[in-house]
Amino acid sequence: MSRLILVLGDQLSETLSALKSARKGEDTVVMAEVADETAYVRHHPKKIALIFAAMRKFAQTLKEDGWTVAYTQFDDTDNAGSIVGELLRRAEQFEAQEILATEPGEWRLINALKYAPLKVHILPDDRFIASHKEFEDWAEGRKQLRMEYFYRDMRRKTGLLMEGDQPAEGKWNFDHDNRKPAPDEITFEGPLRFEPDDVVNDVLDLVDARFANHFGALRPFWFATTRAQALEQLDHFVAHGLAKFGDFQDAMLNDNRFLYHGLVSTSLNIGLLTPLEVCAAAAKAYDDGKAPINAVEGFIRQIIGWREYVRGIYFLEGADYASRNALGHTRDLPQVYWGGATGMNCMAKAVGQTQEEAYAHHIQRLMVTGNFALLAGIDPTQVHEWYLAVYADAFEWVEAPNTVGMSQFADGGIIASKPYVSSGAYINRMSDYCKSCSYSVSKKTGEGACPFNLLYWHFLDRHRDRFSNNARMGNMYRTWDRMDEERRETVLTEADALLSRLDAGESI
Ligand code: FAD
Ligand code: DLZ
Ligand code: SF4
Repeated sequence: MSRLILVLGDQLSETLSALKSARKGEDTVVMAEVADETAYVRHHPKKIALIFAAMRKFAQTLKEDGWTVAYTQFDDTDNAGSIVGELLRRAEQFEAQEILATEPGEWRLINALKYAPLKVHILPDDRFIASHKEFEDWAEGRKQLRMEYFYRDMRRKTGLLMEGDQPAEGKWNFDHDNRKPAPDEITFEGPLRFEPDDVVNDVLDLVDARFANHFGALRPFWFATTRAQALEQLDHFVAHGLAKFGDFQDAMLNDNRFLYHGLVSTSLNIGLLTPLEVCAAAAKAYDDGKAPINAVEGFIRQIIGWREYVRGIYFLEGADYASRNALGHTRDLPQVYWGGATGMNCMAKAVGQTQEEAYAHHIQRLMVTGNFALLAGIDPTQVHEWYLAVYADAFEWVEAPNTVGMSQFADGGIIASKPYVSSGAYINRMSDYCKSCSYSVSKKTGEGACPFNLLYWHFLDRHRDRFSNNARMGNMYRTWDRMDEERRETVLTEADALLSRLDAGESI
């Protein structure tokens, strides 16, 4: 019986469950560049180019390995335009009765496959450390689903940084030693960059012709698009960046976009690297004395902790997760997110580098663009769609929990025990942005006061009922309540004026 094996654009792993269950020489692998996948949000051109180029090269590798691959390019005249449409077309062409697929990373596609007029077997995506069942068992009966405890189980399960049943150097978490302010000098030159080859150049021309009106710069394009390149990029990061990753993980600089971040997320999320091999490379650097525990533990925690945990939450919570709005925020996403003029240097830098690189690091996403959206009361669905579109590493299973849950508190506190909000003081401590801003971070009110300072109190004030009893936020409310009434009135009036300007589409 003839079967089709579906491989999606973020499933480019030779160890994919659908491929492992297939019969080389008998089954046909189906891969397709389709309009529907480029259109559910208006993806950054670099992201589309990354996926198409990596898909084309992966298909070539499969062919060289003896697989029959039916590959549809975006401009092929008979392209059906959707994954299910392509499966139907190929099923007819190859007289296939069955489809094997690995579970997609998005409810939208899972449901499309489930309800397709085809016999589709969906296999678990076992490229992760925890299965859905393991996460469900862990979550069962817990009042709070805190990442830290899940992470410890993942350390025990993988044996990473373990000495017997104890954590290396006696502690599970070395964050206390991390999060130093921005250094004067960065010794890591950033992720390894790859010159476009013929395949990449063809894709760049296609994306240029078809998606030039999407937000974001297509060139220069240098992402890793094969497993070999991704491994090289990983080695480069481990050798030159990892040792200081922990220290400066949260720092931000005007003139350095990557600091000590390795940009492994794109390769991990499209399947070119596995989480365990990335962590093993970092653990080896620790064993060899080339990187300290605070860096290596911090890095491994992001991958076997946060990455696995957010995936667990996405699948545990169900298909409505991405559309939650616990705080009832309804403001439209302002133009500044699409590169509109702003005097706020931190926003201009975070959005500007997103536009050019399809990348910003975690604290830029969380404490600059995310913090601003939350303080300003932006509709979390619009915020979610923005993050899903603009980052090359964005796929809903990982993006939605980070945005809707961690960053916007729109899941009502499943992921975050308190909202990630801060005034300008935090950004000033962790970056050099404020030094070249048209606003003054030290001004709390009046002409030139930092918008984060005004909106911070506005947020706390308008959500007092929900947060004033949160033990971790008591100090914030006590500080607010200690201010004299006239000052509080001024702050709220000025914040309202700022929000009205945003609503009127004025730049701030
Ligand atoms: P590093 O800082 O070098 O970290 C190493 C690795 O750890 C990353 O490659 C990533 O795989 C993993 N990791 C770190 N933090 C997280 C996290 N919170 N959740 C999941 N994995 C994590 N990450 C994505 O991979 N895709 C997204 O769409 C995404 N959207 C985000 C949206 C918001 C609002 C926020 C606050 C964070 C988001 N993140 C997302 C998490 C994080 O910002 C990125 O993983 C990280 O910036 C990727 O860059 P890097 O590879 O240089 O990471
Ligand atoms: C993101 C994306 C894009 C832009 N294009 C394609 C495509 O043409 N074909 C494909 O198979 N996958 C693509 N992807 C990735 C899918 O959207 C991704 O598999 C789902 O979001 C599930 O994670
Ligand atoms: Fe951002 Fe405020 Fe600092 Fe300007 S002063 S860079 S707006 S935090």
